[in-house]
Amino acid sequence: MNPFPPKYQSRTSKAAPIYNASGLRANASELPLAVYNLGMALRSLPRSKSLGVMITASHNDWRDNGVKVAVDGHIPNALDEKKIVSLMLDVQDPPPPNTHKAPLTVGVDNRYSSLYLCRILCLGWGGSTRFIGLCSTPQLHLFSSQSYPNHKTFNLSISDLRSHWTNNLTLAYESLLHTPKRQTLHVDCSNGVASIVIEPLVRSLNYLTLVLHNTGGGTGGGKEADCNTILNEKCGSEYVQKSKKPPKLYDSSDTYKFREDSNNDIWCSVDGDVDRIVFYKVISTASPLIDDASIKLFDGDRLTCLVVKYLKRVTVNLSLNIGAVQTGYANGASTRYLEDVLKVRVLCTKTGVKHLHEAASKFDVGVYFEANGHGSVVFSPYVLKLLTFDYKDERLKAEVKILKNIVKLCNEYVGCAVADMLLCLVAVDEIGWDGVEEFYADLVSSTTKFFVADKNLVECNGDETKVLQPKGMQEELDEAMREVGGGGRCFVRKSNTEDCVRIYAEGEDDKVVRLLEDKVRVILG
Ligand code: NG1
Ligand code: ZN
Repeated sequence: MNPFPPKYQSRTSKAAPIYNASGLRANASELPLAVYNLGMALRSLPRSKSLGVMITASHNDWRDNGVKVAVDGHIPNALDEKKIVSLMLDVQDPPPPNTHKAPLTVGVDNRYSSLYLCRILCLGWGGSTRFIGLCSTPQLHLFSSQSYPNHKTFNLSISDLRSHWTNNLTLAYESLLHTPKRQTLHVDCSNGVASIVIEPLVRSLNYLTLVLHNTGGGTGGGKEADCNTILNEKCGSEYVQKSKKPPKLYDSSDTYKFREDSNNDIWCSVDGDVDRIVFYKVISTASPLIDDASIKLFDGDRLTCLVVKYLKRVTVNLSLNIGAVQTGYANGASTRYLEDVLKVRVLCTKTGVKHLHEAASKFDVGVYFEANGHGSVVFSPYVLKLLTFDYKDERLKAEVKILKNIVKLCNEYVGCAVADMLLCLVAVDEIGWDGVEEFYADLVSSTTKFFVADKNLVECNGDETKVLQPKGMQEELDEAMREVGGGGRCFVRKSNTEDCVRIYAEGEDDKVVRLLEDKVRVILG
């Protein structure tokens, strides 16, 4: 069955899972061969590189799984990604021997299929490995960057690596606190590895009480019938950001109620592999039913504004070129706030952190967040150099001290939800969450899925805000935007992580957005 009306049909194919900017992702049952081939493909990457793999499907359904590769700690660049893809498609027989000296650093999330797929990947790799066990994707990136046999941390045990990570974040956060005062943050761990990753911080942070919820991270995260805590289901950052509802609370001992008396509590939700975070406050509800509760969401767009505002304030004398990076999913009101009020340049890239991270490195200090909470701060070599100088001027000295701690907090390879959590808490200290709420009023928006037989029929332009193929579709979308008026904006693109096309619609009220989304669905067929 072709997903689109005949006028848009050009070719049909149902491709096998393949590596892309978001890694490899599919239903776990479809993955073994692709994962084995990916392991073999890694043999042919340069021996001088330090390689890592994380077995995870992030925010996806618990039945899915996938692999994210780290090259010298980073998300693979375009060249390495291309090489991985072509080697996976054209497997050599017999495979080349594995001549890598550095072991492959391997981490897993808590999906029932993760250990199985990890084993298969290691068979494909056929060389030595350094197994981290349950960890977050940002931890895997960081730990794998340090896996050269001559690296100073190479001989550290895994538990030392973990303690080093915890201590580093604790020290950086506590040094950044303006006026240390005890505060409480509720964390929805999405029944993923977050509870395991964050638990040591619960003990080490002196001024922050972290109350962890949905902590089924060690128990399989959705292992069919025998597990009652389900990874990412009605919980976690993806659910909260897209549905704008508080998470379901799974733990039987969890007595928290989203009620009127919880109005001022601050919550955050992370995703299954802890590289996304959104914050929120629950809006008063008299009903005991969680489905009746709503939230005031501080999504990635608002976090970008918060962090940019903070960075501008604490580096006023260093006068750095601070910029922001967003995707088409960024709420238009946030882009206007960044440009018109905070007066920073905003770049728009393709969806996928890899693209945002690359673009952010064009600034002295680049702040990026996808609306869904994937984000970080990137510092240019120029700024890192500035931080090594000895300043006589007291104001510069103080600013450099702050910036050094921010650099220490942020994961330089890929956004880390835990680092972002601490950075946002520092940044919000002076203005409070009410201040963040006042930045701007969100335009109404919706991101929905459209299931098709072949999502690859949709091809987009550079930043994925316009359709190039099927021909004629963009003209129809433009027409729909004109017809609905009311600041209506929409775009469609194929998902890299799910078998669907995503529809984004935005406008000044619900009516405009609903109308626009309906029109887009009709256009898609
Ligand atoms: P896809 O499935 O390509 O839309 C989703 C997110 C991305 C990014 C990746 C990786 C949306 C609309 N898309 O990508 O922003 O986070 O997952 O996890 O949220
Ligand atoms: Zn993730």
